[in-house]
Amino acid sequence: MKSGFAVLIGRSNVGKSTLMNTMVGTKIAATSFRAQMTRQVIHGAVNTEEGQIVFLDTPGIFKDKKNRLTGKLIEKAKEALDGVDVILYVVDPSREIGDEEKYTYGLIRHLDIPKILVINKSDLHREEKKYLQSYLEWGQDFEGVFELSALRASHIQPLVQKVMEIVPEGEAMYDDMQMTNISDKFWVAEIIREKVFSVFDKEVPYSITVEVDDMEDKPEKFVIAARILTDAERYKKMIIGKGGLKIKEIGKMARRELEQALNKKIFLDLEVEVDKHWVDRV
Ligand SMILES: Nc1nc2c(ncn2[C@@H]2O[C@H](COP(=O)(O)OP(=O)(O)O)[C@@H](O)[C@H]2O)c(=O)[nH]1
Ligand SMILES: [Mg+2]
Repeated sequence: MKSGFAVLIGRSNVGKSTLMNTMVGTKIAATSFRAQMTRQVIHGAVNTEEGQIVFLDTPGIFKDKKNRLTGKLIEKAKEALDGVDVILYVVDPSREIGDEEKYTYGLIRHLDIPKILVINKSDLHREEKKYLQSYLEWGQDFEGVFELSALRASHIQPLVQKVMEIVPEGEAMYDDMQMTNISDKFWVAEIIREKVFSVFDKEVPYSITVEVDDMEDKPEKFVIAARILTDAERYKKMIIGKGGLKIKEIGKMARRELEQALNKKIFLDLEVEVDKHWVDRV
């Protein structure tokens, strides 16, 4: 049997989490069109007849170093590189190869680990993929280049096949039932956080985290107690909204997704609290 780790590295929003979910076949990692959705390294195991690949989804590399959260996220992405067998370097052909891309590549270029270039979002129109040619040329520095669409799940298999060729012989890291390192509570918290990212723009998503305190599997329903923690009183007011409308909208969207995923009714008790120190716990 073959067995190994493949890390997904790239700038924010290139589609790392979407690609991981598509390869694994279930939504493990939350995704967003906003930066910094992913804040933890999340494992997703893919099993084939030949063996197992554990993909590591990482926080995106994002240029805003003044921010403490950003600094922590870049550290986590760097740590995830330790001991992996393959690096999947993910790019978005609609975005220019600028300073941020060069900085991100600088984190891996010196590493003696096979590197594959994944040019995602192949579903975009030709006019939108303005920089495709530059990425293709850059591809010569890599062990392989794959153009694919994580969102539409197209051309995924050749990539998985290539990674399987590279990983060494070994025992599977995860058994068939468990595909990831994340807990049920963390997974629920991520779904709620994803909804906050989709309801609010500007600074609110970056000022919050979500903690799930309790999850009870009752015969008729799951009873979940969760809190949205934010830096400041004014954000708390915004998240609750006039007459509680915003928090209701977040709760409804999260409940709908959880009910579909778990195939059971959900009772979600969702509160908002001010906690200036939540970044310390990320
Ligand atoms: N058109 C298109 N959009 C994609 C594709 N993959 C991801 N996206 C979108 O790009 C945004 C960022 O995706 P996400 O997976 O969160 O990126 P990450 O920050 O690299 O993990 C989301 O809005 C996704 O829906 C793709 O193959 N095609
Ligand atoms: Mg992500």
